[in-house]
Amino acid sequence: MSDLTLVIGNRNYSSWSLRPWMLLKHLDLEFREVVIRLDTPTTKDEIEKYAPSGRVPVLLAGELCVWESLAICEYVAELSGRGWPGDPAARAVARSVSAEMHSGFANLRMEWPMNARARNRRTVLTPGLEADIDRVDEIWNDCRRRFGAAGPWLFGEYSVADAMYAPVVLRFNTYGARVSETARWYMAAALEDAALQSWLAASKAEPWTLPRSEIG
Ligand SMILES: N[C@@H](CCC(=O)N[C@@H](CS)C(=O)NCC(=O)O)C(=O)O
Repeated sequence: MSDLTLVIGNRNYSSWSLRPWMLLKHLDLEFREVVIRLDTPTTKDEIEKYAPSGRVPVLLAGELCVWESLAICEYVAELSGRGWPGDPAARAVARSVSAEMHSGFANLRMEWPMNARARNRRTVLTPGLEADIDRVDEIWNDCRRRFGAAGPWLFGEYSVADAMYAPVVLRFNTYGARVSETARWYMAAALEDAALQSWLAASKAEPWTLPRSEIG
């Protein structure tokens, strides 16, 4: 297996970094981490030492450089032979909800930025934000009901879909989203997860604050 290095941003704020990090942990793949502090005058130059996109996360696998969180998750799933549901229908839905997360939910991302260590933040609920929260709730309910029987995750076993929604669980926890009982159970399982707990502990230890993500 290739030598893997994951380049990430501040753990407290970098929601895109959390996604492949969670997947690598759940698939038990060993990797090194490089943390680049976001929102400094040198951030872009630092990231461009690793990837042309100028954004994190970036996965280095020997000579290969992979960027974009979902592409990294795909690559890691291929490396390990795990990470997507085995059943083709479940796998297609897992890919759909993962792509939907990667490309959408602009209001949720903008109005409730990830701030992993923050609690009891409250903001005005705009119609766009409410619509995003409702859609996430609907996705979690649908996946749990149709595919979740074998375990606590969206498709039973841990998959790329859970990694893609991990920052959403943290956001809902920080800002107190009102969600269905199924969604609350899913969040409880995700928040107890050992990998997420270790990310949270590292977030709390970071000395940096990003004012633009300190909301509510
Ligand atoms: N679509 C990209 C988004 C990556 C992204 O926006 N990363 C942010 C941090 S969470 C970043 O690198 N920001 C650096 C900057 O804005 O200078 C992905 O899925 O990986």
